Amino acid sequence: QNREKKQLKYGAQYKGKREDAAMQKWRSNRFGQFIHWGLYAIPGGEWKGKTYPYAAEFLKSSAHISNATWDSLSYKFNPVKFDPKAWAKMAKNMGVKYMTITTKHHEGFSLWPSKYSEFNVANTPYKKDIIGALVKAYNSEGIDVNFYYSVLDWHHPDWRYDIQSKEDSIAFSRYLNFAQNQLRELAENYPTVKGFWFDGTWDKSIKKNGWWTLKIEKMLKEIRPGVVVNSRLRADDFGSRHFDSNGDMMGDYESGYERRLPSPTDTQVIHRDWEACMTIPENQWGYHKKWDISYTKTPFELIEMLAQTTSLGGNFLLNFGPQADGMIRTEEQQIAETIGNWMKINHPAIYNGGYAKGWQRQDWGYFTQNEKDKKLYAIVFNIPISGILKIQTPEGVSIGKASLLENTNSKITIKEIAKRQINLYLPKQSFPAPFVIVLDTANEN
Ligand code: FHN
Repeated sequence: QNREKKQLKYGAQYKGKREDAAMQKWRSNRFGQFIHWGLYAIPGGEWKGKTYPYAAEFLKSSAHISNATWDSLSYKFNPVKFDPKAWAKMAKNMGVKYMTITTKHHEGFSLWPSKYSEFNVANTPYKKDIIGALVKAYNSEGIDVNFYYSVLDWHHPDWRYDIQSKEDSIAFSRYLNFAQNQLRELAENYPTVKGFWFDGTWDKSIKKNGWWTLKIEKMLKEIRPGVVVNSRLRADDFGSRHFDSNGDMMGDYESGYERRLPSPTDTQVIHRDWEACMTIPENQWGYHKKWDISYTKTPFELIEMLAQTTSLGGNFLLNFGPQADGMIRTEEQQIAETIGNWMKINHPAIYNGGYAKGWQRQDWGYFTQNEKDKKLYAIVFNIPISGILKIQTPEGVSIGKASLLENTNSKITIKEIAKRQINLYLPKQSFPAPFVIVLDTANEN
């Protein structure tokens, strides 16, 4: 198409992938933990004896709770069992390299002692700075911390969904100042922050103020050079989001994959950085008391999603919704442990992993290739009854050796059955969990 390029003041700031050290680190992480924590953890999806099956963090809206009533939950926020070190240990054992925490979700409550809003953790019975404690604990475990920030704010009187009058415009510009102040405060107060993850930017009010989204991106990068910002923050001059009116991605990575992944063969996505965020239940981010109201994914399904995402050069951000008392629910702890046991052995196929060019995906699972040392891995989820895995090799490449990552002495016989068609014969043993094969490849000439 010969579409004429539009002149944009607030569009994409660069094309292609960022290749500086901070971005490379972000990309190599591959696996992250998302945490949704706020006042919504207190009712946990229930109000006046009724269970609301919709997302727990939306209870204020689903149960039509007034601002005054919701805001008074802050007088009950007292997570006496909160142990940031225990959370960080659990995350470390699960194998994540980064964590993204809701500093402020749509309800407008700040988990740090913000000087720009009274509605913050310092004014609860708990009093202490949750964000500071988490940054310290996770960083001590070597885990990067990113800040989620909802621009949409149900609490702030100056928030507007649209700008339809002069009054709206004056109020909303006060709101934008407020949000900018909070974001500056976060960037300045927590110097090790590695990224900002924006949400709640879909309303007309923000789409009409694309200039502000660029201003914020620039401000954060000025205060914390290298910081990584998601595409969801951004709108351009015409209100296009994520991608500007010329089709170029804004921000540093695409963050549109939510509770879904690109198809395993959608190789479009490998040309940019991207991240998928995922719930364990169908659609609960904050803590919901009832987990039997929807399907919950199994640890192996989640591992498969992590493998699929890695195979397409993306990061996988898996969500946890801690309880109001500060504990992480047992089910989530168990899932984290199972994933962690898998990661302990199989992480070489994930960290730094990316798209394995030329290796056609087969139904047994996914190929990933380490973007640094170029090692090739096959992550196997479906084992044929025959125990034979089919592989189609790229033109001019052969497989010299194949072995299980968990046991490099294991014998996997390789047979070429036709040109570029290889059979791998798995050792006769049981495979109770998904596993990884390391493939040593050689160029044929
Ligand atoms: O409404 C929110 C939701 O609660 C959650 O925070 C997710 C995470 O990506 N974002 C919004 C929906 O897109």
